[in-house]
Amino acid sequence: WKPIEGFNFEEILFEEYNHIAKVTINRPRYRNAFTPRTVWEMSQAFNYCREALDIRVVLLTGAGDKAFCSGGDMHVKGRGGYVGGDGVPRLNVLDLQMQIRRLPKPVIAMVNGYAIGGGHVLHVVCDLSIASDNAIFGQTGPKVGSFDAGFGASYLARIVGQKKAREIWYLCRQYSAVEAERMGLVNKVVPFEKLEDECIEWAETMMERSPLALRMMKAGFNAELDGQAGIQELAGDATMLYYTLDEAQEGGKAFLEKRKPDFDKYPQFP
Ligand code: 2NE
Repeated sequence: WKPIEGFNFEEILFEEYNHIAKVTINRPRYRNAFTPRTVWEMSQAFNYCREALDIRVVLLTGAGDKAFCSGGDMHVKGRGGYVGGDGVPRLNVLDLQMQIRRLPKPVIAMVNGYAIGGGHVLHVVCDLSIASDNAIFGQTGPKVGSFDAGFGASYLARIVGQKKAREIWYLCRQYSAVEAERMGLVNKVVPFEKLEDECIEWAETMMERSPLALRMMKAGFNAELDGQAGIQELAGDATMLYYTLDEAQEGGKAFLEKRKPDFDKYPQFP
């Protein structure tokens, strides 16, 4: 892995290998709990991944062998959100969830230990989750004075079903990697030492597929669940494709040349 230069990150690592970006929450002392700064840094990294044409797949993980992410840092939880260096309470992880969901490239959660609370929701919003055999999954909100009734509820329920999702949130139990796999909450469980290799193999397989086809599939999966916002994403991709056609170019050219556009010469499909 080679560090991606140009950032002054303190709470994450940001690296690249063979067109795969790896975002690592780097607060192992706190089981990789996130602060507003951690989330802000992750957001910068995901924004880079969106813009960088050479990045094809993103891995999200946590440093060390204990935790993927244990959610919001309880030391800085204030009234109204998690409080950063500027003294302002924020729930900026909710924006990060949207960003991961809207990134037109696959994101793999490489779950290397505890995925708890807001950290659990982060793996839920990734396209795929691959877990090591020591991974443990669960929500804690109703036990610690919090909840995520957004993707943390509705998308989780789409994955594991309504009954199981309600169990996860109402009881706040912890589930093993094997149980998570049985629920369809993770795609695969592997020994800890093999986790990164497995994720790279999945990423490299996806990189052999058509990037545009994967982008459209992600938008399609999202559209079914995200209502107007999901349709907007899929529609935006359709517009992008339309702009690559001569038919769309003709409209713009005709306007600039102050003539009537001639759309009849372009092929129509039944
Ligand atoms: C993650 C878990 C289950 C790990 O347990 P264990 O026994 O392996 O470790 P331990 O001893 O609990 O934790 C090690 C150190 O990490 C800190 C602990 O306080 C401890 O520090 P020291 O006692 O050594 O000083 N640590 C762990 N998680 C932390 C956290 N989230 N914030 C700050 N420090 C943390 C166990 O540690 C655990 O249950 N952690 C709490 C999980 C949790 O409740 N997270 C918040 C959920 S709410 C949320 O994330 C959220 C939301 O619901 C809605 C929107 C946005 C966020």
